[in-house]
Amino acid sequence: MKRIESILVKKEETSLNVFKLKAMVRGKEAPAILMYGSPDPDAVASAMALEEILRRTSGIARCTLISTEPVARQQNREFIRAMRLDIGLLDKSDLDSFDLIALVDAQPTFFGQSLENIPVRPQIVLDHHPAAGVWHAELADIRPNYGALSTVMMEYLLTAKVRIPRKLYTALLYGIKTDTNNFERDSILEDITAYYLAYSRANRQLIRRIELNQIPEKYFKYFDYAFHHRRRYRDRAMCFLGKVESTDACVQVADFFIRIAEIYYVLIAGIVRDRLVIVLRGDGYRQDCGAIAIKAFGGYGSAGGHKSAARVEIPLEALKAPLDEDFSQENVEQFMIQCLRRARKRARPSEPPPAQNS
Ligand SMILES: [Mn+2]
Repeated sequence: MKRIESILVKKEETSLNVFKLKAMVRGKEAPAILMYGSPDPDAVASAMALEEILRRTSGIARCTLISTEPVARQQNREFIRAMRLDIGLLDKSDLDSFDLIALVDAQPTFFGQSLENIPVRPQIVLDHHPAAGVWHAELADIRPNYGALSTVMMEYLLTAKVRIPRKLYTALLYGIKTDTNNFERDSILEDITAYYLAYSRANRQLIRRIELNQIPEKYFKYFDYAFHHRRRYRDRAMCFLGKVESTDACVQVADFFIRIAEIYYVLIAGIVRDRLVIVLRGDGYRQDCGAIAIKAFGGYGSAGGHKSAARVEIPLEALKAPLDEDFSQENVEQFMIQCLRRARKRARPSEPPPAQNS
């Protein structure tokens, strides 16, 4: 085990940052750990790890966990409940009452205006997303090559020689598992090493229970609707579900349809509050969902993602004219089909000639 751990503790940067961290929290009483968006397991596990380090290396009794959006996915709700955590919402929190602010799995620029006029700037920023925009923090550690921030936090815990409780091993394991999509997404040796270390010590039965708890029963109506109304075109399935309570409804339906034989790419759309959300899922082999999302819908709203998973969000305001204010299933799906067709046409001239024998 020691030899395996050495893969994670050899880094000079981590030692320096742990040293800095200890100095920064000296005399502090009320730290807040901020997460961006709806808190996912990697962000939550990282926040738990940071809290553990702060508690064990200083007199801090506890940290306040805050996210910008409420928990959306059923599994994440289960996970947070099992970890017995209380996560506050940013717009209901008084940031003036904290004397130390840390960001995990996010960077100051993600938050836009909401962190502009606060007395204490975020002093600690730990993330694994590519560096975005210009910002400054006393302690900034951004490692875009890591599959999960939980892996980085495991390095911090080991370097700081903080004993890791079983609950935290469980959280870190789940954080790595979900952020790397069980190592299907880009990950490095450190991620696999941290996973291996946590594996034998975590409560894996708890993780299994959480993973099985995926689909709220109230979503059955969307599966039923998509089953009867889905539109097939070659290897593509598509359905507009109408008004849905959460993007997660589209995600769950899309995740289901991508598992059907001979469907290699799925678009499930729904109206979530004032936006049309389109969730794309693909095999990531023939189709690049992220590229399709940007090419077809990028002109109307935000679009992006990976090869196998992407998302589009378009304000309904921006669709009133192109849809002629008709948000019926027929009309929305025709709009999506046209966008896809135009994107394909645009893509064609610049496409390289097909390679021989490929
Ligand atoms: Mn992450």
